[in-house]
Amino acid sequence: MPLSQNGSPRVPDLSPLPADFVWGVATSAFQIEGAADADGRGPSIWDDFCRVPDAIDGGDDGLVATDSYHRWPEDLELLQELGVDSYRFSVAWPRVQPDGGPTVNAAGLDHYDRLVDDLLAAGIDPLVTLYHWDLPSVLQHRGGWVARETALRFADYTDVVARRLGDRVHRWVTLNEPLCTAWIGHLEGRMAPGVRDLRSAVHASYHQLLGHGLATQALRANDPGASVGIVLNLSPIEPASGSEADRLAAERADGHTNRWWLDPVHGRGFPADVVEIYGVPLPSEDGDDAVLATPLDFLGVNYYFRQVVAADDAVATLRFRQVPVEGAPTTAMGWEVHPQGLADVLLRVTKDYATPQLWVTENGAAFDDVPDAEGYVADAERTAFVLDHVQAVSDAVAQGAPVQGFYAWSLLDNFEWSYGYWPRFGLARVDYETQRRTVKQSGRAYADLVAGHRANRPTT
Ligand code: IFM
Repeated sequence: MPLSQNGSPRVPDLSPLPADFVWGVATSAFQIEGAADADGRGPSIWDDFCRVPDAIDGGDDGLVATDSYHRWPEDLELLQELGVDSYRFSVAWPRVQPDGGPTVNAAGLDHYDRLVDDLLAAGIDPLVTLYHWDLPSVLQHRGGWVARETALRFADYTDVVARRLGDRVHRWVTLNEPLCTAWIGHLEGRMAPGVRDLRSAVHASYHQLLGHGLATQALRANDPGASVGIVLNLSPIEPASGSEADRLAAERADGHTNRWWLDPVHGRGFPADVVEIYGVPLPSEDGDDAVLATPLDFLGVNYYFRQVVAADDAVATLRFRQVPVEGAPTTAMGWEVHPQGLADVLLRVTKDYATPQLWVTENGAAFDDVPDAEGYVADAERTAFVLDHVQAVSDAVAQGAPVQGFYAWSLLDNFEWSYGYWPRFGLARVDYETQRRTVKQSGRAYADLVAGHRANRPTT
């Protein structure tokens, strides 16, 4: 862990950041809400996936999670304790449209209406994600993201939410990390819906981005001043050696992980070299290109680790594999800790895509927390992780990246998808027996950082 000379984690130099830089924390509905049957919520593909034997570590599920649907007032207190400017949360589609549409469940929408009102009353700006992986099961039964219909239903659902919240919410994320839905959910089968098929994965990526374009148009039709973006999880890719084979492998990995998503949402269409690698015809229809090219107001960047890759002809289609970096620090999930990668990714997007605004919409780490008798966690590793990544953002801004804000993942420990509850990403600990929340050392350090930056804001 990088330490200053007095043994405390290095304090980032925030001077390059603009005075109105936004500090936030992020969560998603399925990971925190629980209340699986409350107020007319319908089942989602993640409820179904949790029932697949061995799909989730420890047989965990999202039925209760951190019970945030009921404990929202406690979560709001946490947000206030951290002193953040903004809260990124997601709306659960199966609460709003349990049947996938067109029926609207008023009670489901009411929940988010209250949440937005409470946030604004507390001076916290909402950043609302419309889709963070909890597709209504009924839509999966009709083909899910592999079917074009889901893109159309997503736009309808977006319109419903925008009509209800759009008078108060002005910043929206359409999709969170479509890569995970496509590649992990439809190619590797390690996430819902648990499919392992390249054609399905390519079609799921196409229809997600089509849905993103249609949803963006629906949001702007409701509020021409709305700021709309998509969140991509990006990684800088480096070849494992100086060999030509590894260099080409890194290019393929960059195509698969980064360009496949970045190119279309910046109006360039799907990259031809990557389409050729997959060998799957895209399910395009007339008029789609214009929808896919709907301009972004901002790009949300989620960053967790870089990828170092080597050529490997034994790996079907992509012919590369990720290799561990010897001696590099890792999180409890084995992800390399590499703050410089965040600066690299932000600068690369700035240089290659000239996106008008960038937001770091997630960044965080799971470490093996040890609480004291009071539930407090002195999480020095996570504290250093957060501070070092904020420093990387500040460095990128100093070099010209138009980053407007940073959201730590996550407000509190929560359900980490197929890993269940063992990885803990929170700035606040959750005791899952009692649901008691306790801000960790990292949360205190983040609160200090936010307060320090705010103290230096010029008063207007
Ligand atoms: O928990 C997830 C989140 O849902 C999406 N981005 C990555 C996080 C950590 O894996």
